[in-house]
Amino acid sequence: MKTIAPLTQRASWKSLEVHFEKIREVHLRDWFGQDPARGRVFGVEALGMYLDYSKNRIDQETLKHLFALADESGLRSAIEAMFRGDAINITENRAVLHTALRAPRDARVEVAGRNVIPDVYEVLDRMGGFCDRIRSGQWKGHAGKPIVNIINIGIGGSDLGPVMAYEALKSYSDRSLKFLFVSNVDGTDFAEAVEGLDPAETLFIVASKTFTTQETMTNAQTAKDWLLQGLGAGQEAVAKHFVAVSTNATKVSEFGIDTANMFGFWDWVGGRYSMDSAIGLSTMIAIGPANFHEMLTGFRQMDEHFRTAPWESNIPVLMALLGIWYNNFFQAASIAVLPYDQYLKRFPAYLQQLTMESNGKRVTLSGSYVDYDTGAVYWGEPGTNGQHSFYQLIHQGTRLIPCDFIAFCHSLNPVGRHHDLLMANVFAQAEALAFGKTLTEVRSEGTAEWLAPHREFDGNRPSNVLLLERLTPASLGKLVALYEHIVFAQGVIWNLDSFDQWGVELGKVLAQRIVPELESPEPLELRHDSSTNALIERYRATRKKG
Ligand code: G6Q
Repeated sequence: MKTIAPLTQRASWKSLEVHFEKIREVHLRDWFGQDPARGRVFGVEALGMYLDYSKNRIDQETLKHLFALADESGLRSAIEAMFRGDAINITENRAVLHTALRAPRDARVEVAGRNVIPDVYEVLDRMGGFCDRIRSGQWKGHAGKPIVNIINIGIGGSDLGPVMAYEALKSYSDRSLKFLFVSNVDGTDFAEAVEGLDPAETLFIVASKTFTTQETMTNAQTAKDWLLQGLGAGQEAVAKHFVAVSTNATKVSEFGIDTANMFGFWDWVGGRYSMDSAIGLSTMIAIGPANFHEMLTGFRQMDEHFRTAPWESNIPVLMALLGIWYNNFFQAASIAVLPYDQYLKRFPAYLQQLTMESNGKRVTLSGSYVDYDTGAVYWGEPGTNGQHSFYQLIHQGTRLIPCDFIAFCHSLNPVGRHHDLLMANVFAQAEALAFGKTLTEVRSEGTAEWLAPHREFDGNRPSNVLLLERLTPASLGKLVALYEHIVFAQGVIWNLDSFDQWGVELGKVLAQRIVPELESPEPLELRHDSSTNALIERYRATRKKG
């Protein structure tokens, strides 16, 4: 195998450094002035998705160096290794095969010599049958009533995807069913979710890959108590009101769930890459199996595009490289994702986990510390709300924040003029960020001299605009797969294991140690640092007072 030089020693990296010095001050006003066709030249269309990346601080030479970086980093062979099922998650010795979750029924993907595609479809088909029974009212609860409330209990990867997808595809959902999501170990989350619900009509999906996660198991136990108490029934009622999504059959049946109602997935599906596995059971109940399969088709089309398109027309690769350009050369620490669609209100939250848990790392695959920045902070809110809040900083602050605008040509709720107004705002924001408003322009409006600098917009603030036709299950699949592959491509270039998450372990272990210290009725000697000791003592004393 060809060895790849450390990132900052790659020839393409060095070329990028030299090139960056040449163009770092060039203004987008100049780029556009020099090339009247720029707005179309730096645009690419694939799968009904149009990416306008002309408002980025790049020229053709930048792209040439970035593509060379992708080549020199072995991106093409890394993509093949992932799709093939190599154990690329090296710290956990696991294959990374979320792409197998949406492969066609007749595909063949092997893990340890076994074709996993029939397993994927066995689960999808069982999910489909189960969803049909819930949606038709054929499935009855313990008291003989059909299910109308579905509560997904899960956290992290077992929650964020399901919530995001439910919100995104609400317009396709069965409105006679109510969907709720409980994730936080804070009892308020559970209490508020079940407020006013009839246990006899409620189904809990316990979504946990490991079935050992503290938050999820605590919420599941509370849900069981609430259900049995509410129904005045014994353990036998559990099977009618609880199903599980897990890889751990033993724990599932210990909990009292009939393993016939357990929907499995596999250790080659990472939590944050699992919304299209059985973890998406709530999504499938909401939108129905046919729409769920449409979503999988969207994922699959983006997979194929990522795998086969040349870099210059490969949307995930272009966006990944632009992200690296800003992160590592312009030192931009964050990226704002700004969906101009209310249905995508949880998409930024979903992306926070996908991006930051994947690439928030400082050790390379060979175990050395990086000497460059890695994963950017992803954040955002749906437009136009963000405009009346944090956009001030993006327009006039001291930090460079590249933005991804996401918008749809057709609204799912074409009410009056709303959609044109919404879209006018997307186009205007990208325009304002790029071109700004010069001091001369401000002065020419008669603005007082002392006020002029406050009203100047320096511009040259980059953005991508992703324009799709309409928000459908398939377009959601494409969007999610797009960001999955952006994360992957960046992880390859930064030489990280994008599929582990050791950084979440320490806090979990320390919390387990502290729980008995908070609960002990006896006075005890604390052995933490003086700050942690004082906080625990204060908490205990306050609780004692009642
Ligand atoms: C995601 C992480 C993490 C995980 C949760 C829930 O990639 O692994 O967010 O999804 O900790 O884990 P369980 O599904 O095992 O409860």
